[in-house]
Amino acid sequence: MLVVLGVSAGVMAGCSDFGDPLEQDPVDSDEGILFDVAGIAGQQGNGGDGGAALEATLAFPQDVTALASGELYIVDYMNHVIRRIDQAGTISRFAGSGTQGDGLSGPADQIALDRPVGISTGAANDLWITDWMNCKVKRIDLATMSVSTPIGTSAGYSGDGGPANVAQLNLPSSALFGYSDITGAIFPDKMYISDQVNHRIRMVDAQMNITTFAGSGVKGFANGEWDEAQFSFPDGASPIPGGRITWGHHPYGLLVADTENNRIRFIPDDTRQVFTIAGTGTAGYSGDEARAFDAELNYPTDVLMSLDHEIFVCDTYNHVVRKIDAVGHIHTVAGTGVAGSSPDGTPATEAMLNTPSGIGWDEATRTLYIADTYNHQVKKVKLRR
Ligand SMILES: [Ca+2]
Repeated sequence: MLVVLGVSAGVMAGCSDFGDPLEQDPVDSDEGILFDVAGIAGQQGNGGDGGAALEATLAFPQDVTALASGELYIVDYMNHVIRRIDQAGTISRFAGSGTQGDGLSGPADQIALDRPVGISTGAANDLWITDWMNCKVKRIDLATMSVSTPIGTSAGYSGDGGPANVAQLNLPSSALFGYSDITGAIFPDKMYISDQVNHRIRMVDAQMNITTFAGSGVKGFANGEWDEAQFSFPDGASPIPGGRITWGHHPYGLLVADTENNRIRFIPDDTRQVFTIAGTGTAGYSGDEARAFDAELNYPTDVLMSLDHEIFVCDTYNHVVRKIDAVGHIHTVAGTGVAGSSPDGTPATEAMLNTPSGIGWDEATRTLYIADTYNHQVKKVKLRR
C-alpha cells in the first residue's frame, strides 16, 4: 500500500518538479513525499493499541524519537503516555498508565505521567521521559521496564550544586543525555535539560548533581557569556511546550529552539558563549533559499541536526519544517505555511501541517519524523542530501 502510493506520488512529483527525467531519482521514489505514520487526521483519541499505527488515534502528539533499531516512540501528550511503534508498524502503550498524575516509581506501563513532552535515549540501556507538568525527568530501565525519578521535585528553580532529585525545574521541555558525536556514539557523562519557564538550560552530571549550563534566568534576548545570555521560552498562563534542545556537532555544542525569540541559538560546549545561528527575531515566514541568519521564523519549538550538518527546525506557527543546509541557507522541507491537512502521500512541500511541535530523525534512512500536533498524527518524509 505504502509502496504503491509512494511510486505514484513520486512520479507526480517528478512530472511537476523535475521536468528533466534524468533528474528523477530511480532508486527511491518515496523521497520528498509526506506519509502518515500514526494517527488519523483530525481525530483526537486514545485507541488502536495492538493494531496498525495508521489506524490508531492520538491526542496532540508533542514529539517523536526514532531509534536505530527501527522502533519509533511517540509522546502522546494529552493521553499522558508514550506509545511505541515496532518495525512491523504495530502501536502499543509503552509507558504511562494513561491516568494523569505523578508516579515516581514502578512498572513503566503503570506509572502516571502529566503531559509528557519528550523521550530520549540514555547510555545504560535506558530511556528518559521528560514529564513536563510534573517538572521531572524520569528514567525507564529497559532491562526491568521499571521507572525511577532521578531528576526534579516540584515547580521552581533551586538545587544547583546539589543532587538533581531534590532540585526544582519549571516545565522541562526536553532532556538530552550524553554527548553524541559524529559516529552517533553517546558519552554517558551529562544530561542537558531545557528548563522552559526558568529560561535556562540545566545540566546533570554523572554523579547526578545539577547545575545551570546557560541562561541568566531573565527572559529576553542576549548573546554572550553563559550566565549572562538570555532566552525566551514560552511561559505565562498556559504556555505550549517549547525551547527544546539538541546536540550540534559542528562544532560540538547545544542547539536551542529559542521559541519566543523566533531564533535558533547555539552554545558551544567548550566556551559556552551563546550566539544566534538563525532567525532575525521577528516572527514571520521569509528568507527561504538564502542565509538562515536573515530569515524569519515563527515560534520554533524543536530542532535537530543530521550527521551531514543539516539543521532541521520545527517552525511551529509557520506550520512547516525547515532545513538549514551546511552552508547556512534555509529551505522549507515540509508544509506550505498554511495550517491544514493533506492526503497521505502528498509531496511534502505541497502538504499542509497544523502546528507541528516536535521532530525526530533516523539517520540511516534520512527520514524526518514530524509530530503534526493539531492533526493528531505523526508523519514522515525521506529527504535527499
Ligand atoms: Ca524532537
